[in-house]
Amino acid sequence: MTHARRLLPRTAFAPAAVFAAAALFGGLAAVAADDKPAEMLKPAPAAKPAAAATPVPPSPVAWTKYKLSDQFFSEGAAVGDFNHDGKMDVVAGPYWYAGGDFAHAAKHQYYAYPDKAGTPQPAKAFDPAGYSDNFFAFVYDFNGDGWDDILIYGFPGKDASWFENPKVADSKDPAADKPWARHQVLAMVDNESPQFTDVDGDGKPDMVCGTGGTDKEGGTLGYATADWANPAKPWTFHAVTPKGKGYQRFTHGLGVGDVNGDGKMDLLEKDGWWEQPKEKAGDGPWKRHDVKFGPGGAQMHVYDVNGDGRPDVITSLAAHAFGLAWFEQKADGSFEQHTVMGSKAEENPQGLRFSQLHAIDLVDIDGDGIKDVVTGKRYWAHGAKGDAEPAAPAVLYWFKLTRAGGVPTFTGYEIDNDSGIGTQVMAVDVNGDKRPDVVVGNKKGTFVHIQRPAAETTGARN
Ligand SMILES: [Ca+2]
Ligand SMILES: [Ca+2]
Ligand SMILES: [Ca+2]
Ligand SMILES: [Ca+2]
Repeated sequence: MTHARRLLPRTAFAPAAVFAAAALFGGLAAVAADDKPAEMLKPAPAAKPAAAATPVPPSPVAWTKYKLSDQFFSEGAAVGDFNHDGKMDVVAGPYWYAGGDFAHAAKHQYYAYPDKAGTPQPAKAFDPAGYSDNFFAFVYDFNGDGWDDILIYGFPGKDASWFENPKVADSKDPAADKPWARHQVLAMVDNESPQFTDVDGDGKPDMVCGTGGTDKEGGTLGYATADWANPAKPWTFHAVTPKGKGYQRFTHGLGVGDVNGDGKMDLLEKDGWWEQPKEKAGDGPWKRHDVKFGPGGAQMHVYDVNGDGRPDVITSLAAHAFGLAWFEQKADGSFEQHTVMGSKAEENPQGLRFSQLHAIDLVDIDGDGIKDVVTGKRYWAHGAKGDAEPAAPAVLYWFKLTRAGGVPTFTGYEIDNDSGIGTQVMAVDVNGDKRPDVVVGNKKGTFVHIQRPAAETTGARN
């Protein structure tokens, strides 16, 4: 049993009609996520900068944290309207949590774990020393019936399956907790930052990942498309890269974006980018451009950081170590690395440093028209003793991008220091006030961070 918690009073919830991403479900019993009044928590003290820091303007926004679960079910979370009431709900692991009041969100299990005889069993939390079977969640209305469905990528190298919304409007109806029909649409999703976005420009999302990495020479990177007349059928994988480069399920770093500005989505990886052909996407190999984007981060983003008209690349450098950087695209198509945060406090003007940036989202958090970076620390990625600083606070940050005087600057603001990120972090408006919120599922639990105007702050930590 989990108890949603809140740090501060939240603003009224308004209906939202926002596209959101995924969730999971499963459900055997509708359970109130908390059966006690919301608990007022004192904000924890902000982490101290390790070096003499440049004065930082106060954050233009503040946050209210809701803990939907304190258990480990997944490394991702997403948002959708699963009961069709106009309010955004949150999905993480086998549960979706009804939106409207996250301090008292009803929890529903939308998929069940079959026992050896195939009988559905209630979900069990995973041991944070190990791994879950649920790494990414996305939301989409696959069958076009107007109800949000849920797409899950499991452990790296495992399947992609989407769960069909049974269209139960009343969350108290026992049918709201029956397992949703599961459609496996790809047998093997390789790479640690697979995505779900439109690659071929037909307006419909594709699954972007590697596959076939169990072969000795490695698999390929590419994307899988649905037959939208029957999206429950296995999807067709299109290889963008040749085989033989050692791509496998634990390969780090993947992105989709228009690197050369021709209107076609290209594929990015840690060692370069693959240019989508002008005529037709189809099967590769696409043209390869070698660029060293670091040892291997997480979701890679294409964005004109410095506003010179040329798309640049934003990525974490090493998903299990340190580093956040943007790579400036020059007129000749080469890239120059600009470090935002490294392994030493001196590498960041605020003295910020934290490790394991295993997920990044790029969203205009404060509504100034410039996109910002949302990232944090993946806590205990390989357990209590693995990787860089496993026991350091599980921080969640947004980095506000400004271009004062033509100089791009990322100013880091802490959202929270006891939740962090998973292999996924999603910034999307959950409560319908047009301000992006942040949802996370990981070894610390399941969290919603609702954005509020900074003016409402009464003790928030940034
Ligand atoms: Ca809803
Ligand atoms: Ca640029
Ligand atoms: Ca912004
Ligand atoms: Ca919001």
